[in-house]
Amino acid sequence: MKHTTIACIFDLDGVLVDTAVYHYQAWKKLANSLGFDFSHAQNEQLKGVNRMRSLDMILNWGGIAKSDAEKEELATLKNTWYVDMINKMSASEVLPGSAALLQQLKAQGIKIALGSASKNSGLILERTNLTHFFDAIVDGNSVTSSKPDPEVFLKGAELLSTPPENCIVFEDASAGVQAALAANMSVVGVGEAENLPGTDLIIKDLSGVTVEELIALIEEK
Ligand code: B16
Ligand code: MG
Repeated sequence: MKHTTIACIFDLDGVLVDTAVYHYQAWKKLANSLGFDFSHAQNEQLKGVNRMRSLDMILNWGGIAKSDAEKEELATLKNTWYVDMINKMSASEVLPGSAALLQQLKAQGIKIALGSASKNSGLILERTNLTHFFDAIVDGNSVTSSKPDPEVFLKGAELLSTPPENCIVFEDASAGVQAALAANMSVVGVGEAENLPGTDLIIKDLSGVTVEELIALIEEK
């Protein structure tokens, strides 16, 4: 069978590492300092959503209006608390199967990119010892439109010199799945099927898929 060149693009938070718990703690501290709280279910809606949009949603839940300058201050304050927490991360916080899959992809010469909304991806990858796996990094510092816009993944494909239809995106957030579909890429959903409609495959974590299954996803399209 003719071998197709494929590339893999990974979301960070919720796919490779579980930084969602730190985002939640920092946002909760901010909301509490403003005199309100929000639920775990509301927190789910923040997954994959960029920092300023997350702040807008949280202020809306608290029924609080702030100027743009105040919002910048609040987002910076939350990020200071969040960075304090991720600075203490280690390789033990990499989600099950992630490092092994990255290793196997690399061994087979399959190109790997990061496609994350986070502006802190460099620090997280460094702290968890994952940086060396990536041929390209696209994150919140290098895109102008956030997920569900496909920009983050299309940039990744371009940097890996791979056509979008040969790329597989790994995502835990609905906004990210929509972005990957809009980019005409195959999508592996990490999490629960009911939260991630439109995916080609659903797994609990990255130990749930082999490189052969990923190649078949593209070759059998
Ligand atoms: P930061 P991902 C996203 O990462 C998170 O899921 C989301 O909760 C967060 O608000 C966003 O990054 C921005 O993060 O404040 O560090 O720039 O899932 O796209 O890897
Ligand atoms: Mg995510």
